[in-house]
Amino acid sequence: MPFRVVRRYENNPILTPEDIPYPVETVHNAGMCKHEGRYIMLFRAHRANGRSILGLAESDDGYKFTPRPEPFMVPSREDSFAEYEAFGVEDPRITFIDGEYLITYSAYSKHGVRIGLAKTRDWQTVERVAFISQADMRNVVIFPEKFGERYARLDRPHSEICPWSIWVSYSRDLLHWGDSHVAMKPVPYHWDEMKIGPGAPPIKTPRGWLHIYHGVFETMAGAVYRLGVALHDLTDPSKVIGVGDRWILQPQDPWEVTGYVHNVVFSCGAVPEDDGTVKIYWGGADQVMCVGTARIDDLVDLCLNDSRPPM
Ligand code: M1P
Repeated sequence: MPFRVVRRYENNPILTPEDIPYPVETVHNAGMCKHEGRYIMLFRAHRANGRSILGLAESDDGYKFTPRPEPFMVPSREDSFAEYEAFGVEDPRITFIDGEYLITYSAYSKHGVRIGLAKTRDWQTVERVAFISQADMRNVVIFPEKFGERYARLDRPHSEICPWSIWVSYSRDLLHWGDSHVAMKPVPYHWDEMKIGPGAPPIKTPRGWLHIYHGVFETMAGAVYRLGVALHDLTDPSKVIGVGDRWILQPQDPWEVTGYVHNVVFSCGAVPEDDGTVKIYWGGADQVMCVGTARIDDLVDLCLNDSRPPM
C-alpha cells in the first residue's frame, strides 16, 4: 500500500470552469492566501482563444469557493505592460510581506515569457509594479520574509546546458534582482528528471523553509507532472538541506489524469493552518482546482529522512 502524505479532499474538484460566471475553458494553478480570515484563490483561466487571465474566488473554509463576477487581472492595455502580456497572464503566486500581497505572474508575449510583479492590500484593486525578469523565466516565488536587508525568491530559468532548475536570487527593492545561485536540479532517472519548478511560496518551519515544488517525468505517453518537497536553510535560502526522494502527489483522480493537459498536478499555493497542517491547492490536468491536506511535520520529515541530493 503506497504511503499517502497528502489527503485529498473528498469533494474535489473544488472549482471548475462551469462555476465561473464569465466564459473560461479552464480554472487552475491558483495562487492562495488568507486575507482577513478568508481564503483567496487567484486562479488562472484559459479563454477560448487559448490565452489566460486571472480570476478570483473567495471562501470561508478553504473548500467552498465563490468566484467574483469579473476577472481580477486580464492582459494589460497600458503600453509598458501590454507589450509583454499580449498572449496572457498565468500561474500567479501570492506572498504577504510588508503589509501587502505581492503577486508574481508569468507574462506571455511574442517576446517570450517573463515575470510580472503586481501588488494589492485589499484584493479590491491591484497595481502592476514592474517586470522583474527577462525571458525565458516562469514560476518565480518570493519568500514571505526578508533575509537581512534583502528579499529572496526562487527562480526557474532555462538553458540547454542547465535544464529547468531552481535558483535563488536576491533584491533590496523587489525590482532589481541578482546574486543568483542554483539551488536544486532535476535528477537523472528520477520522477523529476525532466524539469523542476518552484510551486507554492515557502512555509517557515522550525527546521527550515518548506517548499512544495513540481517535477516532470517524460514518458512514452507524454509528460507527467507531480509534486515534491524540499527544505531550505532558515537563514540562507540558497542552501537546500533536504529534498524528499518521493513525490507527495501524482495525477490519480480522473480530473487530474484527463483534461486540458493530461497527467498534471501543479501547485502555485498552499495555506498553513494553526493546527500544524497545510492545505495544498493544485490544478488538475490544467483544468480544475483541487485541494488536499498534509501535516507539515510529515513533509519536513520526508525532506530530511528520505532524501535525494539537491543536484
Ligand atoms: O501543462 C503543465 C504546466 O506546464 C507549464 O509549467 P512548466 O513550465 O513548469 O513546465 C505551465 O504552462 C503550467 O501552467 C502548466 O500547468
